[in-house]
Amino acid sequence: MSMSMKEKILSQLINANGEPISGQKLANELNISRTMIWKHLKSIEEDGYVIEAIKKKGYILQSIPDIVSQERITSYLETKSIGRNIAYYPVCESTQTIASEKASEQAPHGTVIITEQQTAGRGRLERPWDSSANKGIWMSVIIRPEISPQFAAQFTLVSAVAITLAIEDLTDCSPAIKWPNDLLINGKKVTGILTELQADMDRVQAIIIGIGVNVNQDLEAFDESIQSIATSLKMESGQEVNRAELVAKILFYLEKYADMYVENGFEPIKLLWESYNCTIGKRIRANMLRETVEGVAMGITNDGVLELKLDNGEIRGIYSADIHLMNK
Ligand code: BTX
Repeated sequence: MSMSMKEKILSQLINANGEPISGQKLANELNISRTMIWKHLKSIEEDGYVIEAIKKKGYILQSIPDIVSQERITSYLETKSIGRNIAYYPVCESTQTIASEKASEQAPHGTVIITEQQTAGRGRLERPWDSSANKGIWMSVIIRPEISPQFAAQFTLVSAVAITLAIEDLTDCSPAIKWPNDLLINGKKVTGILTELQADMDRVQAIIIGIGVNVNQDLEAFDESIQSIATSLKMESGQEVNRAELVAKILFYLEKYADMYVENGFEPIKLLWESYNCTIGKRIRANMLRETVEGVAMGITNDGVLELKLDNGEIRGIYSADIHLMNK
């Protein structure tokens, strides 16, 4: 793809390595007027770049914004197909909604929809998902594995493993996986996963994996209603995290384990999942759509179903539920 004029100006500023570069020089080299240069610089600043103008010398790029644009993610990306097609939105209602539309319009395997801010981010059962501007990872990944629809829910567990490994690689944090779709640090939620399915009776058309990771928020960035249950990587580690790099790392592990799942089934991933989980062995309450049951979580099956031992000794397979970890 050829670079736009704005990208050419930006790349000149980046390549100047902190030395001033004059408006006249830019205008001459790019063969446009100084007024046009000035307009493009304004637009670059609107994207979050900080440009300093020094009298008689020119412009210096002072800082690059921490954005999750396609260019920045691609610069870290090591995958074959996942993330090779990225649609970036500075703001949108929900990446999950856009991804569903794109999936029905034949978007290829591995397409990623990502945004800085969601105005209507959602969790399971249409619950709201707090998605503050420029501080988290809010993305949806479209994958098209050749599997039957009954196995689609497993990709929630595959994704939980992938995100956990990526967070461990790039931070001091070590999340615990709470079945089925939460990652916790010190008991607080740092990540939510929402897996949705488009399928025929016997074949998956697309699985849309919605991933929300709280990265650089401070406590005040969260809605008051969730301040006692939510946390971010920055709050836990004291350090800001490069979101674009973390996105690329998540996509790397997602590709690795999604491929492994399709080739070898769930067993190898189950071992990893078990080593990070904080559900098995605990007494839990499982809230399902029609009933609530309590018991001890015994393990997950090779299909990813949670086995719960009720107080009367009966073993129940739980396919989907909200889990409350009890103290005793
Ligand atoms: P969930 O239904 O398991 O969790 C939703 C619950 O989590 C909320 O009811 C609230 O209590 C709490 N919560 C809301 N926002 C946050 C937050 N930022 N951090 C911690 N806790 C929170 C989890 O659903 C699945 C979330 C998926 C979000 C991604 S973001 C990209 C994609 N687009 C979209 O609209 N959703 C997905």
